[in-house]
Amino acid sequence: MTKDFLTFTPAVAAALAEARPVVALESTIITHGMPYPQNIETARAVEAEVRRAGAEPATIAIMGGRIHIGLTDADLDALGQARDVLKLSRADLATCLASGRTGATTVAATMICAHLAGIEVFATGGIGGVHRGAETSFDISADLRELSETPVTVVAAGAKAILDLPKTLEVLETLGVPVIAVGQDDFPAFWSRSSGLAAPIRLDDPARIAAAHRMRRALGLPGGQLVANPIPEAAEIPREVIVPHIEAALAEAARAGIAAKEVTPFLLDRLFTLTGGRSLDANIALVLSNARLAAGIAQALSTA
Ligand code: PSU
Ligand code: MN
Repeated sequence: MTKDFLTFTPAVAAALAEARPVVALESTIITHGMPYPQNIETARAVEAEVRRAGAEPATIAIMGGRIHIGLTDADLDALGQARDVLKLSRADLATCLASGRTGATTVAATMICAHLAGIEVFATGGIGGVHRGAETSFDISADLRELSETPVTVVAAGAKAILDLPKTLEVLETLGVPVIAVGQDDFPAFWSRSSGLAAPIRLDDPARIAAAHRMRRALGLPGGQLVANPIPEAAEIPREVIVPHIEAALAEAARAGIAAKEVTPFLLDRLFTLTGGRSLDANIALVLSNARLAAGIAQALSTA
């Protein structure tokens, strides 16, 4: 299914043609989620981790009016240092492509592009969700609805505690998205292993997660799955340490009138400063761990 707006790197094209396991990776985490140069170093380390775990990585971004499935070294360098990169969700993807601008894909947009490219598994850090105060702001990430519509299994470390996690889980349930915790019963909270909330489903084996993905397809159910993989213990920031910083960052965002697309990048940047860089170290560790698990799921899917 080659669409004429897709550009594949040779390595990704070959893996897909030979039905080898491929893991999609997003680019908003590079442009809006981490500072330079750690963003590029992490993107490369995540790609290497996927390869080590036996799958081909495909980092996705929009450049020159085309959807790039897999980035060259030069593409990645340019993206990691560019200043005017758009943050693309479902609503922005087509206008960015049509105008020829450079854009980084969020979870929602990466799912759409991965599906167009024939990739079924995607690893990231955390998904967007229901923001605190959503009952007045209506700020609910388009990532949630995408999970209900596009058949890609997304491996994340849960959702960040900057969000309203109980409401996020409620919306996922309403939308019919399977939320699968791995290795524990609790839904993880990104920097911390537990949110204190039970996840609806637990599956510890990548082969079972792959089987569930295939079963949804067999049933004709649209949408994907959210695989919630807790951050490795050694890298965790305990809830009692991170929560006061989150409260401080949220208060600053409110005072500064930060809204819409700027909220998540603003909070991540403030938390980096407030934790003395520890939030970034944790973020890097959890993305690497998610990349490994996603490669395992992709392998199980490709050998079925
Ligand atoms: N998690 C991170 N860093 C990020 C994001 C999530 O650790 O940069 C990005 C993802 O791309 C996610 C997006 O899809 O934030 C959600 O943004 P919003 O809340 O505006 O939908
Ligand atoms: Mn939002």
